[in-house]
Amino acid sequence: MTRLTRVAAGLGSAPPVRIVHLGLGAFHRSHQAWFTARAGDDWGIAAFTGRSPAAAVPLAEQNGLFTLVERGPDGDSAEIIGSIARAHDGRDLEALAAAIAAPTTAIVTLTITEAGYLLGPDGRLDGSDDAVIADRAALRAATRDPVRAPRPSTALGRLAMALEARRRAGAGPIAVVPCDNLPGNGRVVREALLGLASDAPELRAYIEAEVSMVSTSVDRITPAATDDDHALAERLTGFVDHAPVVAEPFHDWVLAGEFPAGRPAWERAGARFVDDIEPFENRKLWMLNGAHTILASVGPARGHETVASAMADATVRGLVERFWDEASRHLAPELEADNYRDALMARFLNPRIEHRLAQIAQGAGIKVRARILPVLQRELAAGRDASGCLAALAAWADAEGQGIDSSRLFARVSEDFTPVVERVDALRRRR
Ligand code: CS2
Repeated sequence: MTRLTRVAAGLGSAPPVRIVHLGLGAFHRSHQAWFTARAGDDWGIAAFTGRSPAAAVPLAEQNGLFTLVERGPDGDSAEIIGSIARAHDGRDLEALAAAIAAPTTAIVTLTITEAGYLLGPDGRLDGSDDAVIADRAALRAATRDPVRAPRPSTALGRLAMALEARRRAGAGPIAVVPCDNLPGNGRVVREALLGLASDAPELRAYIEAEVSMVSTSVDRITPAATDDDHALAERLTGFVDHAPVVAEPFHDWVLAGEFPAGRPAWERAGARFVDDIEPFENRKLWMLNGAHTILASVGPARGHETVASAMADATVRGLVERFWDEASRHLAPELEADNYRDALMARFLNPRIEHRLAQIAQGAGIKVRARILPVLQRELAAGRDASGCLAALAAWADAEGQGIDSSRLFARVSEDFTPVVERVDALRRRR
């Protein structure tokens, strides 16, 4: 069988790079790369790996091409996606700086995971983190002597270093588009970059004046592809593909912010550009991601390995529904929480999507802060007992196998979190 390449697939040459991506993984490919391909303009992506440098190898060998297997409730269909023009090892800082400093580059997208934003419990850049301290010093050194400066180790440190190269090159304004599940991700990335550049005044001034931070809410369930999926991609396309991606048909992308150097017509693929993103973020982060974290906390102990299997268990589902009842009360009425909920139920129960709970459980501590705590906070403020949120927290603490570290978890919720912790502990003892 033929290996997937641009020549073999008859796709012509790669589109010119105008987007740089950090965090080349399955979700980037099922979401931003797919939207960019669908938009149909000549926008190519230079994608850099995050924590898994090996991910660049098969893609580079396939000229950036990969098969997207769309897995609906009744069957699979396959499409070859050509928007990734180049795949790079993310540790190649020279290539990253050159790509971001190119005047033809208009956008940097990010999928660096929630933990990649280096936030402390108060939701701001964690200045006590060793990696933050080291990257701050590296950026200070880079503004004096870029050649000899130490190399930053975090994704945002690398991005800041590359923005410094763009500033020096006089390449003009650019948009940074974070695509991770964090509320206000545009504001978060802005504060984190400014914090990392706190000892690099010219870089700070450039970020303030010329880097537009776009907030986004992203959605597409993308389970890890299995060996069977590799074989399936080959059967469906006739090409050997060492990096196929599987995703549900549903896809959503809501964005708020400016693109000073232009952007693809992502709306052609269904993206929405809005002035106020918060209602969309709340709905997605609480209803979908909050439920996911509950499923990943309770499911394994009850013998479930996937979202569909956990959701089909009445006990687990009951916990999710209680949390949904509480979250729904705080959603904007025009976003039709009931319809969204019904649609989510169908997406979660799709038995053909093998979305593993272990995949979702990664980094759960940080996820709980964005997914459960805002609902807890609102329920308590409204004078209700927030029992659904507390049950979710108790399940999460059980899954972690430890007590709640209240000073880290609740710093943003309330001054006096003792009653909350006591109630969570009481729930855990009762089980
Ligand atoms: C999941 C998300 O792994 C997780 O934490 O909740 O990746 C989820 O599948 C996506 O946000 C769906 O859009």
